[in-house]
Amino acid sequence: MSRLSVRRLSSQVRRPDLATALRRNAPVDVHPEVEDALATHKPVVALESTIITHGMPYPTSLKMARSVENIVRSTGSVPATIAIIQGRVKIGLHTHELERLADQSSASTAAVKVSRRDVAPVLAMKKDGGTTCSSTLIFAALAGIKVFATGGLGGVHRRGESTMDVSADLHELTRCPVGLVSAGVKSILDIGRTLEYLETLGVPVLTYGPTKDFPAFYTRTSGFQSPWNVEDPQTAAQILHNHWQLGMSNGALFAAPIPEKYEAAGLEVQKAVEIAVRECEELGMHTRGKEVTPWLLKRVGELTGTQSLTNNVALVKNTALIGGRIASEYAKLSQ
Ligand code: PSU
Ligand code: MN
Repeated sequence: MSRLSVRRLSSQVRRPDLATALRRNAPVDVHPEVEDALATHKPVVALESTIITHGMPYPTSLKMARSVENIVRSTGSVPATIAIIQGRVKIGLHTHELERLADQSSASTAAVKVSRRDVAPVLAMKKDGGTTCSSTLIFAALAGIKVFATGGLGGVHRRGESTMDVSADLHELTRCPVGLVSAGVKSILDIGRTLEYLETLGVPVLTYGPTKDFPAFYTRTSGFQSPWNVEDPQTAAQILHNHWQLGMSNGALFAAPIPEKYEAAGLEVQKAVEIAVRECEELGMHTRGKEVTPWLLKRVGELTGTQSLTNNVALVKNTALIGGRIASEYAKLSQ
């Protein structure tokens, strides 16, 4: 191949980067610690914020967000919680910003749940936003962050074949070169169809653990299998490295089952999930778009008291630990 065509090829796969966005005066602020880590090629792990604004009640949300950042730090990686504050994208949050997002009673207006389609309106209207997996993937990719840890990825909703409620998270994984670590997808969803959809989109899916069993968020198994499993951060990082060496510019999903000691409680929570899903349909809530996931999460919380929340916090911490380790290994490979 001539040098010219090589150059043309590389310009085709080149992604918009942060420097370009900042040159255009895009409303993006990078926390100094994250900026330093990116500049010196230290490992960084992105964290989402819909889980803080819409996924958990305050003050558990704040406590969870802080401990997840500390867990990432314990692995030698730098946490970058991503959110929108007063119409500015924040890559890494200051303490008061995290508090503002978590404690909605202190903010003048409630934070919006922001997926890709909501980004520009929320910026232009100067609102606060909790970023879902989809918009967190966008900003992680923009900053060159390679690993993202969260609780649950969105997916194909039950009866999605008729409601067409398929989370934008899935398509975003085809656009952003980021390894996403989650506890699978929640059993409020149609897990089988979600895996089929990810296959169609060409997203690598791996269970992070000793078997291929694909986890169901509160529980370790869903009855479905990942095509692959991986047990150590070195191999996980190698997979990402090989994937991107070839210019495949999509992301990958690592599904990390909740630690075993939460399994028994998780089975109880699962019963509440089935009740919540049934109620959702009976009330006609299943056609309410972006409200569906927060409604179901809240209802499961009401039905199970603290148990679903305890499990939710435990599984997020677990993904943060794994994400931190993968990011640290990836940084060694990409030096
Ligand atoms: N699953 C959870 N907690 C959450 C979410 C999912 O257990 O907070 C959030 C994530 O931010 C995810 C989003 O990206 O919900 C998906 O929403 P939707 O189904 O509307 O795309
Ligand atoms: Mn949806």
